[in-house]
Amino acid sequence: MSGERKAYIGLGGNLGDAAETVRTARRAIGTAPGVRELAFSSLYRSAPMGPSGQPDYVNAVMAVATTLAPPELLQALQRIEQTHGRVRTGERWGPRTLDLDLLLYDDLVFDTETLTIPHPGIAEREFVLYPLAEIAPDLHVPSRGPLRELVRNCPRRGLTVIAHD
Ligand code: PH2
Ligand code: MG
Ligand code: MG
Repeated sequence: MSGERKAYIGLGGNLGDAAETVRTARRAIGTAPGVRELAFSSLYRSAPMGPSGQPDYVNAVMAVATTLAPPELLQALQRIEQTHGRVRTGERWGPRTLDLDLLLYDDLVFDTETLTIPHPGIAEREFVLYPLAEIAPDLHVPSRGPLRELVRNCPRRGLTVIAHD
């Protein structure tokens, strides 16, 4: 299809069967209108960033080709979060069944009230950088630099692969 752009999506969750939730979210994203899967990382277990006393997270990163504009893609992701029981409590970095973050959209740098691309935390989060490097090792992250360097400067903090899907 013409007019396709490449985007990267971060998947995460730490309530219920998070690995299963991430897997069903993968299918929902890959079958959403105007979106198709290009690559999917391993599933990772990661220590919670933010409030302690919450369960470990399961994280993964997915590459997609899409005809949707960034706000439309974000909306599609938010709908999928909702159908997977996501309740927004307002607690920053609190536990969640499913979190879908639009990490990158081509080489776009974009900043509005509701959407910032690249995702603001991308360069500091091991649970984003390592899975991303698995599926896109040569990536250049707009306004941040080569992914390889970002990974080199980011401790793993106990991040482990739990499944090769
Ligand atoms: N997401 C958060 C807050 N903390 N910690 C880990 N390990 N993985 C996440 O995906 C995560 C988090 C907010 O989105
Ligand atoms: Mg997030
Ligand atoms: Mg989010």
